[in-house]
Amino acid sequence: MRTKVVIIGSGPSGLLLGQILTRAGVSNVIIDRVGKEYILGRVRAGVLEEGLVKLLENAGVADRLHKEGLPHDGFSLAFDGRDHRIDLFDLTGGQRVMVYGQTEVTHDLMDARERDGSLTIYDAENVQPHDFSGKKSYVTYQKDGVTHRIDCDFIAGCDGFHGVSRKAVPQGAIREYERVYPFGWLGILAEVPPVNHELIYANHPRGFALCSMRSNTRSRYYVQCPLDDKIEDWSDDRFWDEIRRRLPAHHAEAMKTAPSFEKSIAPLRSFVAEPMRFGSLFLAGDAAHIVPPTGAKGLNLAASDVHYLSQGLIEYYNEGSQAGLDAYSGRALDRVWKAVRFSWWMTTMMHRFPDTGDFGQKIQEAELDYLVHSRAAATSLAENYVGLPY
Ligand code: FAS
Ligand code: PHB
Repeated sequence: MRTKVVIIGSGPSGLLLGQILTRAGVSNVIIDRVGKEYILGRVRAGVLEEGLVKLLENAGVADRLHKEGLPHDGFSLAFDGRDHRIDLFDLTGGQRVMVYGQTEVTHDLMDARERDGSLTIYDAENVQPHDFSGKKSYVTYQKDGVTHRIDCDFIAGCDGFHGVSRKAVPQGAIREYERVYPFGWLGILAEVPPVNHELIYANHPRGFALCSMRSNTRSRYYVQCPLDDKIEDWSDDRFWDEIRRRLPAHHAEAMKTAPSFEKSIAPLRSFVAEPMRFGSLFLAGDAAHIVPPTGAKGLNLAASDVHYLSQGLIEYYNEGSQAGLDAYSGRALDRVWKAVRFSWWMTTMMHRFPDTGDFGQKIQEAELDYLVHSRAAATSLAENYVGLPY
């Protein structure tokens, strides 16, 4: 088989890239090592920047998003028993975020791809990119015991942090930067109305908590937990008690509880691989970078990577120019590092570290107090949260 672009990974990066390329007439095949249901079963991001919304609109995949998504003009910071609203819309001159689950974005992109008839190969084993430093790149995989080969011009490594693409790059050609955080996030989904109409990020001496949502009837809640905690350590009752202890009293009293129907623990890390291009292999999304979810940037960085990469590929096929492809890594990394900084800063300010102590807690509360009383400080937070320009 031959195609112009092989995309490894059918998560939001791969699917969005495939959708944009298909609509531009650039043939592509997506390969994933798992099946659709498994991918849709993963609960991840919940906040979309306007840049991602626009990409989905231009790709013809935003109808349900606009019907079911929740536009949010602000969020609250809770600390020292009080909460304070950050008015994103006012501080950024009219920008907002959209609350709409990554699972739904993935579903919408999968449905669009099926409608367009573009090929996705699921449950592919031993996917491997080849000869991407030469002129004849190709990808092999096994399925039902048969080894297949797809010849292509370019390979997009959209296969996430644990994928094969970044690992296929010769060690000397790639530089990695990493910070692993000494805690995780325990997240639950429950069919209860959210405790607040907007998100609440809470700093508490017992640890961080986040009140988010998927709709007006479905809540998504998180508490910071020790890295070595297991799901079985956290009954629903323990979770509900703990998150209410970390919120201001009026929210704790108002919080509706119900049995969780999803519960998972995610480790937190900051990670960047440089560069993001190796010959005809391009890394995008989590394959190239990871951020702690505190700043709601993971999915949104995947979107800006895909924007730059798809522009470069379309320019190559339409105008024969390599300029966009040559500029991809630098353009993407400029935006990646600013989001990595913001996510690190939010995480450092909101979480209890082993060495935070009483002095550190007071410093965090002073930084938060400055944030909620200084328009300049709040504007900086707001413009990063809604997403810096592409
Ligand atoms: P993904 O990891 O989503 O997709 C990669 C795809 O590649 C997968 O389908 C995988 O099966 C496939 N793949 C992997 N190896 C392969 C191989 N060898 N061969 C073929 N296919 C292969 N971001 C937020 O903004 N907010 C959050 O709250 C949030 N929570 C998260 C929780 C968890 C547990 C994780 C892991 C991430 C979270 N993120 C969050 C970040 C997340 O949303 C990512 O940014 C987003 O999934 C990135 O999408 P992709 O780059 O497509 O990678
Ligand atoms: C979520 O709804 O899953 C979510 C929202 C905001 C974040 C992280 C996760 O910063």
